[in-house]
Amino acid sequence: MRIKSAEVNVTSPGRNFVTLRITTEDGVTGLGDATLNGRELAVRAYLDDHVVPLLLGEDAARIEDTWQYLYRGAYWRRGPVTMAAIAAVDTALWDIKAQYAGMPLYQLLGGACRTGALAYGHASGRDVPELLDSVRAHLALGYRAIRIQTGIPGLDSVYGVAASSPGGGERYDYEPARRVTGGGRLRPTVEIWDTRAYMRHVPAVFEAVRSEFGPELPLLHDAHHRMTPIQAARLSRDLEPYDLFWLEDATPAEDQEALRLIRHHTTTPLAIGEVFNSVHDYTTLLSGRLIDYVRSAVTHTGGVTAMKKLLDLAAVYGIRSGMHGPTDISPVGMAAALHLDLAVHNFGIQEYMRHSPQTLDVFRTSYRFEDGLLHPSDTPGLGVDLDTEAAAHFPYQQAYLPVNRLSDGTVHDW
Ligand code: KDG
Ligand code: MG
Repeated sequence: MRIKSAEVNVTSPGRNFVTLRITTEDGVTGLGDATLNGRELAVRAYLDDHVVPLLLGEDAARIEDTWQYLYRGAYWRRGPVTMAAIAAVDTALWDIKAQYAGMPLYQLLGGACRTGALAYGHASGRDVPELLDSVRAHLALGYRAIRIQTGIPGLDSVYGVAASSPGGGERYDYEPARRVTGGGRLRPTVEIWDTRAYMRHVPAVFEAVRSEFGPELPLLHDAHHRMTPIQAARLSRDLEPYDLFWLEDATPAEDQEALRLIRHHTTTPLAIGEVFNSVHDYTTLLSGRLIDYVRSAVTHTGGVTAMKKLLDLAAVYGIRSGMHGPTDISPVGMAAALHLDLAVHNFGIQEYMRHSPQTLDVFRTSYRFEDGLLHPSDTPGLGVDLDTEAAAHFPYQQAYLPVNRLSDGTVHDW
């Protein structure tokens, strides 16, 4: 089970993806997602220049030891680039081991705790009628839990809202990293933000959705780190009548203590962590029971090995998983998440934005979405293939996530 080769593939079938492919001497191939939206080439360089040379000739079976070697051995710890690179190696090695075992990965992780993973989709609209159409379309697609985002009166564009959505259906290219040129240079787009306008608008949006769809449907909302702690406490309390499944990223995530203040004021469940990359980002949040759901992804948090340990620690405090699953998690990262979703006892929900048909021509998946639940399939390993010939038709496109500013020009969290 020695590692014979490891290559980094960068492709852009609709959006950028970075994938590590490791092959053993006897020809078994494993994949790992290393996509870091807007900073893709930094992870590619980290892997190509500093990690791949260390892997060649090593024993692919030694997953935990390889993780420790790459994490502790580098001396410099954590950070999104390092942890995405380690995640890709770790996931590829789990894929290989499960294929050697002839089992789907979830079997090696302890076996299934459930028949499928409850998934939530992203409904959005520039205004309430458009949002209600989008919710209807998501229900028709089979979703049993739905995230709600809308435009805000007075603001031109808002995170998480598709520009237009004929018939309210799902749009694959909502919130991509974009290409905008200014003064001959590629620049991120700039969105203008007003927190008070947002806080005035959101409760009325939930009122409209609840009165149209009733009390049963689990509803989620992502505030994308834009409020102060006291603003977040106020909005969470204002939303209590609408019984949210969760309010996500209420405040900038790195300030763990901020969640304590919100918690003192509200019973709205809280989720945070998509920008975290280590269990150490969560220690106050978990031990203080300041959140209800852990939002990290396998892709950004050091792989299957690290994510399993993080979720096991969360379980001690009765906190559940809600893994990040937008389209910048590649199908490889999504499959890895689904195997964990099935295997951990403290599963909560899985975010699931479908990838575009173009993306799925490059990444051949076997996971399926049925009756609102995702299943990773029983194909040995992760169950995803990368078609490198198809990938070669889609070269990397430099693109950035948008930047948020207040009306006076001040850069704001997003
Ligand atoms: O790359 C950034 C996106 O992954 C993020 O903005 C999506 O907030 C997000 C979510 O909850 O899916
Ligand atoms: Mg989010």
